[in-house]
Amino acid sequence: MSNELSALIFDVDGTLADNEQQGHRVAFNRAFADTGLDWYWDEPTYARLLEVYGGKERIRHFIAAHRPDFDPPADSEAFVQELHALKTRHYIGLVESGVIPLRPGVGRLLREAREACLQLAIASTTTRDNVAALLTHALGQDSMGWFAALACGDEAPRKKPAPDVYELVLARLGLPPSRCLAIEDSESGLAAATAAGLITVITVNEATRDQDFSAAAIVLDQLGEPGCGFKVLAGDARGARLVDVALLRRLHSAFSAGGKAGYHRGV
Ligand code: XBP
Ligand code: MG
Repeated sequence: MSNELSALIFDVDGTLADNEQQGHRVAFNRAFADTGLDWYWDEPTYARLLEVYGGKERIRHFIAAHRPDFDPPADSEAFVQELHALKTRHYIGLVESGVIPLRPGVGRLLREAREACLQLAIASTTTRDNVAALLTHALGQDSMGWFAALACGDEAPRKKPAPDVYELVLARLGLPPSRCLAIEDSESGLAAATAAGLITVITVNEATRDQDFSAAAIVLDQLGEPGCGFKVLAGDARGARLVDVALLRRLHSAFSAGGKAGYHRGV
């Protein structure tokens, strides 16, 4: 069948791991302190800053909006690049110290998908080294090899909500969007995936729970583990309690055939 599901494309931050507040935010603050800056992003401040996608973009936005008189010690772009590189080192250190686990069901679904011969891919705003650290720490040294294609950070011209990172990963997979399904956690991520033509499953987290997910195939609180299933926040899981390959194939085939209306009619 030409539109058969062939690949799962995963977002990383917020989807594979709930890592923004206790991972990225902490790493930014450590980089600020190391650089002698008196900046500190508390949790509410960081929750607002998350509207800006990308770490370097977030730093540039913070300077423009909150520190307009800041005079960087060198060329301002070099300053942002160096500060962000320091932040990446701190983030990787946090991952390696074990404080950033994968979300429930992520390892299970990745393993099941591999057994079912679905290709795996990553479409993330974050830096590739961060993705490698998260995956290898949680799933083992060989786990980057589980992914047929990755598109990360600055590899795509525009960050989410632009579709670029999804278009890039589709090109690297060599597949049309109709053969793939995206798993995301945020409205911007959903906008990026759907603009690239992908049917998308959402697993929300505390930061994204109230966002608009009306374009998603289904909205869940997590992927779920045996004995601790997901809650359906919008859409129809037809009695399933876990996101597994069977449910993803069913959603993909129904939404390919007739969109939401088709799924609800039982296509
Ligand atoms: C989320 C992001 C990232 C991280 C920080 O990415 O916006 O910018 O907050 O990572 P996604 P960097 O959900 O697409 O994985 O500092 O490496 O940019
Ligand atoms: Mg995300």
